[in-house]
Amino acid sequence: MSTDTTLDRPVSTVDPFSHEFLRNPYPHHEALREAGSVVWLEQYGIWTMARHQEVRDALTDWQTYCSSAGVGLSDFRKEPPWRPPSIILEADPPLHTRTRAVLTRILSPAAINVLRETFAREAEALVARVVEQREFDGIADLAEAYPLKVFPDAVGISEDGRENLLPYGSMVFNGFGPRNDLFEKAMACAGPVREWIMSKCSRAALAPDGLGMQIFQAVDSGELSEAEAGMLVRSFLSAGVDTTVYGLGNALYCFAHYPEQWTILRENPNLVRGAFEEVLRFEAPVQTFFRTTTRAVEVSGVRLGEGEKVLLFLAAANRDPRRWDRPDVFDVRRRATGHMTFGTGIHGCVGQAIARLESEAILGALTKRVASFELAGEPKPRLNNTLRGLDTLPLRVVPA
Ligand code: EJD
Repeated sequence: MSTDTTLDRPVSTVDPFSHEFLRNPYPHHEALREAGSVVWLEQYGIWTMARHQEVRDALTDWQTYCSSAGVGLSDFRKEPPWRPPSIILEADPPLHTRTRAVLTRILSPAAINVLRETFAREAEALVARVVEQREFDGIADLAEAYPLKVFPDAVGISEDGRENLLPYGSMVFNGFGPRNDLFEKAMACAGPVREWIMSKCSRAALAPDGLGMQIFQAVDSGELSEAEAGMLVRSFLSAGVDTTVYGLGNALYCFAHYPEQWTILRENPNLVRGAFEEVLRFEAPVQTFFRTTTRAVEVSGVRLGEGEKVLLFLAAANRDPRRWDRPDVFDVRRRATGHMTFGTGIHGCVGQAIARLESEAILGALTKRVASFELAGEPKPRLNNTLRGLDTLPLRVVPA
């Protein structure tokens, strides 16, 4: 007879990285939430958490749930990572504390506010152009075109070669998953894409007045080494493009799918900020992240061992009925803050002021010019091991 009180672990055979799961994750999220506080995924030999409280608790306990073994499925202590680890994302204190302090300063809401006019002007121009077209692809023509212009401009990298940014992001975000077909396909063009990215991370490649050069100024003040500054520019180029592309694309999808919510937004443009938070809650562009346990830990009576991978389902936490009223209803008037899409705790999104700025610029411009969106064709998903979003979104707009 057993003398401890540890419960039997809930088990699931689901593959969270299968096409079937990625195409429509929501019923699987519900099953994982209902299976228990923490669930063993047999296929991968890892844990997962899908409830709001548990995801939040894990994200705020970095001592137990570390990032330095990688925030993807691969355990950096057991197999070599596909690229040198990020010194902010894939790091724990004290290294993380030092690198994070630099980016927190450069990306603070006040520092990012100086970009507002430029971002608004670019958004107005792009929105005017697509609205004139009447029919366009919400992904290529808007959700990709906008961040691919304003973000590299803000970082201060040259115009040429920017077509490498999305393939690199595909490598980064598919690279957090297992070595499945999505992983292999993303990595097929790895060589030249990585070389281009790395060539843009040096002091010599950066404009004097951009966010990238501000990182190098932290070398001059003794906070970082020259090599570390280059690695943090790489972090900008890794994290700053696809995330906002998928976020803006999901926003357009939500408003094409729920036209009455667009009407509410047009009548109350002051809701734009909250509406984007609701998009992030409802169709989270970043679905999942991993942590690795640094010690044995008990979660609701289930014992997790040391050195075990834990898949945190941000997107499932965002629709946990324990936390949200009518979680499957898209409602721009809701208080959606508290969603897990930006994470929380010491690794909470450091770039969220830029993400919000981009969304406010685009949604603000659209509320002025678009009376309604219609689907002009079937949206096609772009499956990714970490991100949720679309490959194409054929839209027709009724001008305001
Ligand atoms: C990320 C989910 C990096 C890096 C940092 C953050 C992300 C990706 C890469 C943003 C993940 O430092 O390279 S949302």
